[in-house]
Amino acid sequence: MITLSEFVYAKQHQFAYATGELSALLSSIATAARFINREISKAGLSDILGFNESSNIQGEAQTKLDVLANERFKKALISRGEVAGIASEEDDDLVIFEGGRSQTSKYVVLIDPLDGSSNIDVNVPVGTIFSIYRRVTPIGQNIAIDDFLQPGNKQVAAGYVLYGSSTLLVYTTGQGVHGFTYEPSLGMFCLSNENMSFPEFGNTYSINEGNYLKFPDGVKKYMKYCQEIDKETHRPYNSRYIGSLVADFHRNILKGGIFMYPNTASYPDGKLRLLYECNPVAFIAEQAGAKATDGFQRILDIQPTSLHERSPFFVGTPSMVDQLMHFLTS
Ligand code: AHM
Ligand code: MG
Repeated sequence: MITLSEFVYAKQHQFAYATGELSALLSSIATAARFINREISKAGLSDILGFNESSNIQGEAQTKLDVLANERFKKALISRGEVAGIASEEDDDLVIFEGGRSQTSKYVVLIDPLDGSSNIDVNVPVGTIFSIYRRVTPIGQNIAIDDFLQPGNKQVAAGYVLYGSSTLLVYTTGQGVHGFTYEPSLGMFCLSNENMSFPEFGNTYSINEGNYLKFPDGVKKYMKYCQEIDKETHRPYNSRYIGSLVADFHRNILKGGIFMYPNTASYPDGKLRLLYECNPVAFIAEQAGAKATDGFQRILDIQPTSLHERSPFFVGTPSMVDQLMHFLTS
């Protein structure tokens, strides 16, 4: 059995930066994930289900677990020296770490501490998504917004934790995608999926069909294509939508498929956030042989302009994304 730390240590020569830094960063994320996992698994027994009396900057109600997970990740990341500051779905502004860290630490982390949290109360899988960049502000100066507004192609690592029937941590540093299953009796993440990659073909499409009437025409045409009968292309495809990006994406990486969250009348720019949802998932997707686009361009090439900006998001098996693009652009 190989633990996450052993694996990262053995592979750290593949990481372009200093020995030990990535290991320390991932280990703080894993520590926070273990804590969140514990809280989620007994959520029905403690008073942490339901909503807090607060909302985030996007006007979305925060669940108690959103707030708890956010605090926990901040604590874990602040406890190591590598991180200068973080940006989170649950915080309006950047959180710049004090005590000189803002001037000396080399990395910034963007995080969605508890993605799909509206599913918590009904015991459906939720996730954590994280994205890691090197600072661009010179050492010696305080980090600033530009350190966070880097295109996704500058990520040095990204990953997610899926709190499902088992808990998994999946990460990439641009050298493949690796998955670790949490072994509760040992309290450790152990290697379970080395070099994960999308199967060449997929036959599952994943979208909130309740919004059908609000979708762009190209998406509607692609959905009809997925539903048509054609033996040669194994259609109709299956429709599967959990409503937790991490869980829907994780199924697709293992089985093949496409996940779509287009712009809609209610969400003219799409719902998912570019910096801490689309970019990390797109980095992992490409590393696993998939494609990720906003319908016009590669997600990883988008130059962000604000911390909480949203983007339409289409990610999955290349042939399925290509077929979708055909309908979006014709
Ligand atoms: P959240 O970060 O506020 O939980 O929202 C993101 C989630 C994704 O996990 C999921 O893909 C999507 O929102 C589901 O949205 P909808 O309920 O509109 O289908
Ligand atoms: Mg989210």
